[in-house]
Amino acid sequence: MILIALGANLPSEYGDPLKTLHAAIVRIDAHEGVHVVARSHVYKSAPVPLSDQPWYHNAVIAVETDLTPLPLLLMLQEIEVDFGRRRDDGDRNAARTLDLDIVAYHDVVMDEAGLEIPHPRMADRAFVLLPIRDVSPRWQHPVSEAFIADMIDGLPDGQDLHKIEDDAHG
Ligand code: PH2
Ligand code: MG
Ligand code: MG
Repeated sequence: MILIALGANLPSEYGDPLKTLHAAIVRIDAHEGVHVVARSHVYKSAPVPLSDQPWYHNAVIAVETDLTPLPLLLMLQEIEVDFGRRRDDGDRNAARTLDLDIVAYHDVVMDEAGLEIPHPRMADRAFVLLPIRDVSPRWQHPVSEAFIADMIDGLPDGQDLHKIEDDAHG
C-alpha cells in the first residue's frame, strides 16, 4: 500500500485547511497514472511540537500508481508549490498551506535524495497513525512489522487531536 499524509495549517488559495486538503486530494487523483483509492477522516491536531502555530488539519490517503518513490515525491512537491507552499526558512516544522509526505510505499525502505521511507517520525504522531487506521485497519509497518493498532497503543501521551465532521468523506 502507498500511503500519503496530508497536513495544512495556513489558508491557501483553495480556502481554509479543510478545503485545501479536499482540493489537494482531487489534484493528486487527477494526475496521470495516480489513483486515490482510499482516504481517511480529517483530524484537527495540535502542532507537534506544541507551539503557538494554528492547529493542523491532517488526513491520509492510499494511492495506486506506477510512479516510483522519487517521481511520486516530485509530483507531490509540485502540488505543494501550486498550493502556495514556501520553503524559505529551512524550518521543518514551519506552518504551511500544504504538506504532502510519502509515509509508506509498499515495503520499500529507502533514505536518499531527501526522501526517507517509511516516514521516520510516524510512530510518534497520532495525526499520522489514526488516519492510517481509517484507511487500512490491518496495516503493518514494513520495518518493525508492528500493526497499526499496536503503534497507536504505543503513542506518546498528550497529543491533542479529534476527528472533524466532514461531509465529503464517503
Ligand atoms: N507536520 C509537521 C510538524 N508538526 N503537527 C501536526 N499536528 N500536524 C502536522 O501535519 C505536522 C505537525 C511537519 O511536517
Ligand atoms: Mg510533514
Ligand atoms: Mg513534508
